[in-house]
Amino acid sequence: MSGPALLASLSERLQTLRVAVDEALDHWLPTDTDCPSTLAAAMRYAVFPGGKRLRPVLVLLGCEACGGRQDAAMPGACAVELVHSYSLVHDDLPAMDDDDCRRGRPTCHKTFGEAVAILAGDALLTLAFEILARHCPDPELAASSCAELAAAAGAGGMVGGQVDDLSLGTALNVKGHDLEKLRSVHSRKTGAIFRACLRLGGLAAAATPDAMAALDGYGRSIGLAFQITDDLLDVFGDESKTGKRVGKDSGRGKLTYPGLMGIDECRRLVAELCQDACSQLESLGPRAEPLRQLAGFVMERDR
Ligand code: GRG
Repeated sequence: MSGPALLASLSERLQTLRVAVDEALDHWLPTDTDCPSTLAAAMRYAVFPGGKRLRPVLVLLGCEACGGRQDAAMPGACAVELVHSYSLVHDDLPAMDDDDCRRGRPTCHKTFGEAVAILAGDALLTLAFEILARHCPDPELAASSCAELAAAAGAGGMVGGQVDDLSLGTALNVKGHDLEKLRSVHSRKTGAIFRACLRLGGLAAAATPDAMAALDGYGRSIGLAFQITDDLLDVFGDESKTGKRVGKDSGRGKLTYPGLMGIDECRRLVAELCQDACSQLESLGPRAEPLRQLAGFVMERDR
């Protein structure tokens, strides 16, 4: 298949997976008969219409790459998207990044007020684990998936990375350690969840330890490539596509990859990481082809 034909078939596939994820999320999110109507509305506002749904797609394709069934991976896919949605709601709050715009419209706290946005985030996080506990096909998978996601989202992962990120400004003074520091912050803040996506997919497929290691290596490289691309989009992105303010991080003097390494080196590193991600999948054979194609999507994304 040629390059454009490959991209067209990948984007069709991604669209089918996104629709399946959205249907499951819609089914599992509360309505106003289950909880206060403002809370249900704020939770749904944070989740729909949604962004790229990259993380749940990684869970589903990770499972497929190891020969697993999509329905076994769907609780993990939805749980990860709910954790991601909560993190965006809380990240946008005045006490954190103080953003007014997300996914092309007012942030959750701008629409529902700060208190409801905080509580909606709390409820999304809690719902993620309820879905894993109730809907994984067996109790062993439920327990291992809960542990995997909690470790990635918690103090040693995303929340810890966010705390480190809040103090990154001062790291500008630590000469010579900036790149190392930045890598360490992002491996927690965004990287841990990317790795967990692949690992949740592997768990749902009862992957062998070797297959799990392959998925983990892919997740590590793709997560970093994603973050560097995010920093590049903060410089060159088109707001009508990214749905958020461009120049936000660089304007605030935040430590970023383009700021530290320059644009060309960032692009070179993203390409190298995506290549590395694909080479990690060799042992998984043709079933991992969609994941290989997705690496190209991460590298060239404009949103
Ligand atoms: C508040 C506990 C807590 C954590 C926040 C992930 C995070 C930590 C903050 C998000 C801020 C941010 C812009 C991070 C950079 C990478 C990232 C997560 C971008 C947003 O993810 P996309 O592009 O979003 O996948 P969509 O909208 O497509 O789902």
